[in-house]
Amino acid sequence: MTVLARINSPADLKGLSSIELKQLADDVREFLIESCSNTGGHIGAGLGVVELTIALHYAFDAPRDQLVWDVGHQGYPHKVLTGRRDRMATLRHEGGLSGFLKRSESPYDAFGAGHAATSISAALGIAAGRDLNHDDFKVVAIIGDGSMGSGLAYEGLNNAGAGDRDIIVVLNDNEMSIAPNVGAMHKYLTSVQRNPLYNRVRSSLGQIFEQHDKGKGAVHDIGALIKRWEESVKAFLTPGVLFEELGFRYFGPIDGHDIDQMIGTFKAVREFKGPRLVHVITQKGKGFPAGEHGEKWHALPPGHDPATGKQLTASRANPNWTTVFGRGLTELMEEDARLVVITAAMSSGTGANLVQKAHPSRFFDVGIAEGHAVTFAAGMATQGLRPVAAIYSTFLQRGFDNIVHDVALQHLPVIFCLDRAGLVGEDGETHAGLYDIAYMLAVPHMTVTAPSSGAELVGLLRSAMARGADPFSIRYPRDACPDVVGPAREIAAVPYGTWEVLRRGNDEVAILAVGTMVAQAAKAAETLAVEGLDVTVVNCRFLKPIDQETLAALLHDHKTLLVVEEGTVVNGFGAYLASLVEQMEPQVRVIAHGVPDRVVYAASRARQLSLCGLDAEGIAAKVRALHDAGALAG
Ligand SMILES: Cc1ncc(C[n+]2csc(CCOP(=O)(O)OP(=O)(O)O)c2C)c(N)n1
Repeated sequence: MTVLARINSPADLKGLSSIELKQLADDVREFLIESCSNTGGHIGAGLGVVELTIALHYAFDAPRDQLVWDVGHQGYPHKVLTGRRDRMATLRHEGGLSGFLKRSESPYDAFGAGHAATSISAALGIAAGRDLNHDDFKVVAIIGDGSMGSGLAYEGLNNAGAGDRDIIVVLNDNEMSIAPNVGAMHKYLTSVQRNPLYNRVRSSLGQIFEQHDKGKGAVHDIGALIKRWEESVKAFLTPGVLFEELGFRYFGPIDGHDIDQMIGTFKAVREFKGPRLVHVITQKGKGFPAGEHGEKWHALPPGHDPATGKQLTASRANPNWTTVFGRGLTELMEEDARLVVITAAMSSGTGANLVQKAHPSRFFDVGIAEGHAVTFAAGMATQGLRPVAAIYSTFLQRGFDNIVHDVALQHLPVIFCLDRAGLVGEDGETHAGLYDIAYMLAVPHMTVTAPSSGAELVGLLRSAMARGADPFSIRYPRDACPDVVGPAREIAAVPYGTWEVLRRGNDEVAILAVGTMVAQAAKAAETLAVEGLDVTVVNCRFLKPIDQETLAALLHDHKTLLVVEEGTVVNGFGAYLASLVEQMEPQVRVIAHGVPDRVVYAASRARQLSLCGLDAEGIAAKVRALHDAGALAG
């Protein structure tokens, strides 16, 4: 029987010996590697924090003590140790465990996550609530070095360090974001790690805890232990001077794979008061059989071979939108020297890594800092450059004020390329790109577009390049492209502000489809034609400005416009068009058909689309329902 098999909650850890704890770490790793090879998921980050998670659960008393994990993608060992081992086979599946942490999933998940750098702020808020409630549990934020480069993390540190509230931050430093980490903070942390004092601190601390563990582990020894710890740390204080200056007591750096050392440290740190930070050094992807490569194993697909990390069944799908974007932009950058690309720590996720290879001096990774990325792009645009900000729809939510204040109000020609726009399948609700149509339409001077094919994506990039001023946004999904895209030099710009009528029918309904919905609407129209309903289908690739001429013709020939979009139905393109049509032709009804105003949880993308009625069948059903209910305008 493995040690892991005996662990059903953190309480079961407390009686384990040092040797058993090490065995447990091996068991957890083995279990996760096997389990994730079936489910897929963020294996790299979890493997790096196995010992850290065990030590935290040993030294603290969750769920009374609250552990706030940043991002949550490293939470798999935490799930395994907090009673969810048996459900790990359902990870990222419909109705199964989330790939991140979630309050509704477990009392051990103190705060939900998915986006980076929220942990310090949330932990400080929890601590403030605790103090007002006269409670006395401990709050621990666990944040990675990549997320520590985010502005939000500094806001939290700045706020916490100014007071004396009891809060612990554990900085999990593996020198990796998804890609190797970037930025001055990263350089600073690396210099701390490489500091020759590091090893001396380690061995000195090791001795203290060894002595403590030799029979004198009772609570009354803790005071003496802390005193010796303080003396020792003071002697070598220089490493964490930055955090000390920000008002945190700094401890470390310590080896994040040495369970005994971490337990000793956490137990001692627990007894202090005020803001303190423990700097832990770990190896991302540790123990992965195919090698400890941090970036490659950040996340893996379901059905991969743990020995190689490769997917067992090769996909026969077309290249995905991300690749088409990366390749297309790389080629266009050869034509136009003004183009530059900016990513916020998502170079491979957005395809910007392809640009990095071909045009390294025109590639900028600013770290997990979406707001900064947008304003940085705006600054570049003032110098005559044509910045392309390649950011996931969900993460660009962080940059909304920057889009309005720094880009749009100054008429700057920043091109926003929003990957993962729409439903994102197994990544779940925290990563859903459902709001960008609504937020981009609201921005003055913003051109809002959505291509229906890879070739149209490249064509829209050309349209964006051709525009001299004002921002331009292009959204595309987490999916394979419907087409195989040729070289960019063979693809023309999409004429500005135009739609494309794909099918002209004699039914009173016209389907106005956006982006991914164009192919689904065309398919629905074929089904409906067999049933005798001959609907018009329009590719509305420009959401703003709209194609006035085509719209006027549609209003003349149709009584109902069914607007289909893969985004929230609230204030989306349907709502926008309805407000315009009301002014132009009030007898024509505009029906918005998008993602309902509710949270869409993890499932396959196809399943999510079907649940929202946004596949061909759902769209056909909607048209039939409009006819059946006599809802059509008379
Ligand atoms: C706001 C935001 N931007 C981007 C991401 C995508 N993302 C997920 S994990 C990650 C890297 C995090 O690095 P770090 O905090 O060091 O944690 P590690 O993966 O190394 O454990 C990034 C960029 C995100 N989750 N949230």
